[in-house]
Amino acid sequence: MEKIKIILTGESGVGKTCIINQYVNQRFDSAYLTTIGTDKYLKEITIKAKILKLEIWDTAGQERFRSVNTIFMKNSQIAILVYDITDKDSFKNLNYWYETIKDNNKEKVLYCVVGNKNDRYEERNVEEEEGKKFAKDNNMLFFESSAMDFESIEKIFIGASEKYVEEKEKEKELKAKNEKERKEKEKEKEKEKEKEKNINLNDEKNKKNNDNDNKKTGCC
Ligand SMILES: Nc1nc2c(ncn2[C@@H]2O[C@H](COP(=O)(O)OP(=O)(O)O)[C@@H](O)[C@H]2O)c(=O)[nH]1
Ligand SMILES: [Mg+2]
Repeated sequence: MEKIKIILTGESGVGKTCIINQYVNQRFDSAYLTTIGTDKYLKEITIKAKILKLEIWDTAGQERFRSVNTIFMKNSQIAILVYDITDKDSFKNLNYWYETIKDNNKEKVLYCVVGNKNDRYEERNVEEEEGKKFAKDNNMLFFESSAMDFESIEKIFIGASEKYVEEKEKEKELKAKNEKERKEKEKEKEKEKEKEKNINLNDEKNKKNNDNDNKKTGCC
């Protein structure tokens, strides 16, 4: 079973913990969460007939002081950058979180931007188009959600996992194609070498025959 590490980052209060709680426990209750006191959650899903084990990491509140232990970000396959659609600053600060994740991951990471709390659309301060543009400019997926609405949250995790599997399959196909081409080229080279060898051998033979002929004519 393949394990996928997913991290949620973004400013304090944007709803990261509630998003995870809704996805894993199907409930919206931030008070209940503080009693859990853990920051790694597990959930299994099936994508394209493949069972994936999602390991979802939360920042457990340190983000308030910009003192997040960056070790928790390492070796992530998917990063979810969350902002609150009623809080412009939380959107502006996405770049900070993006850079921090980039700095802590050597391998490629799949990024998702999530504008959360869209049930509070009357207090909206970030237009959906702005979020979409940020995501597009940085080659990221985009979602709007409400941690109160399971469906909108499930879409994020399924959408991100599907994209991850798709990209991995593409990478595999490309690798296989490159390997095939490399082998074919090698074979071609081998053939060329063989041909050259045969030509040289024939040259050598012809030369010997000529020498013999010359000797013969010389002696008689
Ligand atoms: N209306 C609304 N409130 C939310 C939503 N998500 C989180 N909250 C509230 O926002 C506050 C911060 O949520 P929390 O998950 O602790 O944010 P975190 O600091 O990013 O983990 C809590 O009071 C939540 O009840 C949402 O989608 N809609
Ligand atoms: Mg939290």
